[in-house]
Amino acid sequence: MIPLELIEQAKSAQVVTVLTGAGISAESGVPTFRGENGLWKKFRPQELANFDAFMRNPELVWEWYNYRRKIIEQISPNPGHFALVEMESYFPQFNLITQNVDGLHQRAGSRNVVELHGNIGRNRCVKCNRISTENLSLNGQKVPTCECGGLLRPDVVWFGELLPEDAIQKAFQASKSCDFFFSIGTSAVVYPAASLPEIAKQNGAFVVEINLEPTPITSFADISIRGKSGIVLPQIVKALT
Ligand code: BV8
Ligand code: ZN
Repeated sequence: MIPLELIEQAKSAQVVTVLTGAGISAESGVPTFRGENGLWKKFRPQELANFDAFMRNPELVWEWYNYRRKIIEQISPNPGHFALVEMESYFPQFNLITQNVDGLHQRAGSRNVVELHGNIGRNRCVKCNRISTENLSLNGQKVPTCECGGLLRPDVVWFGELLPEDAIQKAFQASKSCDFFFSIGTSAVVYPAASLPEIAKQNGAFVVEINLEPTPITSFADISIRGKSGIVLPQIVKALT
């Protein structure tokens, strides 16, 4: 059941900002990072999602990303993604910020998606920085290389790496200026993304969390709903329209 206060606040909201994490893609079949069958369980983050680990063992990192690419190729957006597409046209101003690299928001039809941590559907050359989207599957090669001879890496942000400047600036601005903030399916432990709900709250936004478990946001959220985003979000859209 969606709390009446959430609907009333949303109905008068002018600027809505949404932060999503791996939880919103879980019902599509994309493993989360820190859940029981999470991606990090099989491998440890420090072995995979950082540049030194990649240069030390590019094969292992490519094995992990290709495993994830294969999953993403076979799945589709879920009702949670589609509900956010509907919200985009419902609110006067709607900002969607994601930590996810799976591209599912765009595939669901969301238009201006801010990708804080890049996108697994692109490769980037470690030498000349050229972005490519072809030869994503290794077809036998161990590690893809660029025409310039440099190693190709997934175009995602690893630990210790700066987020894309325009993405993080847009995200800070959208969190500062909104009057309603949704945090959906994120454990809120990875910074600077995890600071966005705090910024929204400090700037007077009504903060709503939708997550299966409590997180550091739960303590200051105005409303925290324990539930699956693929079920809760369509209920919110239904109550609004
Ligand atoms: C940076 C790669 C500047 C892409 C990822 C000490 C203190 C504070 C910060 C730091 C520190 N030491 C270092 C840092 C900075 C570090 C950081 O925050 N570390 C943390 C872990 C302590 N951050 C960085 O390094 C960032 N860069 O700060 O640059 C800098 C430079 C140099 C030195 C210092 C700083 C870069 C961060 C990006 C890292 N890249 N991944 C990829 O391969 O995907 S992180 C990884 O975690 C993903 O990107 C993911 O997006 C992110 C967050 O995870 P979540 O999305 O929240 O997923 P998770 O599984 O954790 O949670 C899912 C939630 O959903 C759960 O709560 C679950 O209950 C819920 N759920 C599940 N199913 C559902 C659901 N909810 C609703 N419905 C469902 N159906
Ligand atoms: Zn190159």
